[in-house]
Amino acid sequence: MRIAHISDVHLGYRAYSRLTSRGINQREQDVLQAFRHALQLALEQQPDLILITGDLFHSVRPPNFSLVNAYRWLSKVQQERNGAPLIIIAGNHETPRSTESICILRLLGHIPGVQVADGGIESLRLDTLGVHALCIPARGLYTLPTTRIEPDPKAKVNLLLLHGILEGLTPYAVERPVSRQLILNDDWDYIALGDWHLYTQVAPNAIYAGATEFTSTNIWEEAGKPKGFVLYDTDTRQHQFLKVPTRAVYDLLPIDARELTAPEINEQIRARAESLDITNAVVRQRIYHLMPEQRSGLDGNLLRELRARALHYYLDLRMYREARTMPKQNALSDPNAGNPAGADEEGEPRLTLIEEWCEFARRYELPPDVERDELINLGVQYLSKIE
Ligand SMILES: [Mn+2]
Repeated sequence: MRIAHISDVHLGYRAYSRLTSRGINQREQDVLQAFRHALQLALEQQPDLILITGDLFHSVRPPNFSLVNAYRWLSKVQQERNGAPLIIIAGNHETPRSTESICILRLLGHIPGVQVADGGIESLRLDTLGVHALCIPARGLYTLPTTRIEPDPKAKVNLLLLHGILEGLTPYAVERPVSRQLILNDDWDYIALGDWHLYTQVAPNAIYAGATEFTSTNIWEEAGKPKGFVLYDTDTRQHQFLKVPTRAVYDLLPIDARELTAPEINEQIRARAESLDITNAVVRQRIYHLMPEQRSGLDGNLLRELRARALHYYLDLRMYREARTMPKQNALSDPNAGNPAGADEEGEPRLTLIEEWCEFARRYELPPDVERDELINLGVQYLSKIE
């Protein structure tokens, strides 16, 4: 049996200020376009089954433009497939906090052949294919430790669908890491994983399809990595990763401002931006160890030009830090001892606790109803009390 496995489409994601000629946020349009491409490519492969493993929508209440188009495209695909099975499980982004609220995915459940799992852990049967599909949507993670996660020996094909992060997958803290022991098992014909935005095979029969566009909280770490979906054959246990075209995302080589004059820094900014085609791309340029006088010497015209050329040009300035983190006795006994300006062995400035918190909170995947800026500020308030 052949399966097209799509995940983390994040329809309704918006970023930056660029609008399309029809007044739609450009990134919202991009994300929708990626979904359209993924469906089109999947359709060409004529899979027996399509799986979408969560975060089809970026939010609990997605914008109407994305919602209407998602419905339209899925309906069209299902019409062409004569209503062949398609399973969607809910991810954390589209799952309402309150259990009384209905998940928006239920709307798509009215399209012929589409089945939605948006509550707790649930077994679906696809009689035409002899499939037993055990679905673990975001809400199912709460009861996971007390549920038997087992294939059905009577089913011809056993599938496990999960929206969650397996333990050890990322160095960052995860709200509810999923035990590998519970999930990974060779007896499943396929384990379709969602929530992690990078295409990653974790076992011969278990794969994160990754996202179809750059929509995570730290897109810079994903820059240069392909986006797409997985085509899996349960008979041969072989798979193919099919790429989906996306908006270009570039994380340019950082500039070290130490021992550079402002004109030299400007020259490096220009050279790095010209090292590839940043036209309509999403671009980050980091500059480390910048001094205030260098900062005021940055070429405003050059930066305006780059910002106009790219869809989003983000100049990420990391200022040179004063000696505030240097151990006191060092500073008192010999002003020249130790490291200059609080730099450690590698020359990277040490972060204060507040800076560490901000770095961490900027990347941490938050529940959809938590405002990132508010959370960061609250943490800063608490930490400044201690300091
Ligand atoms: Mn996601």
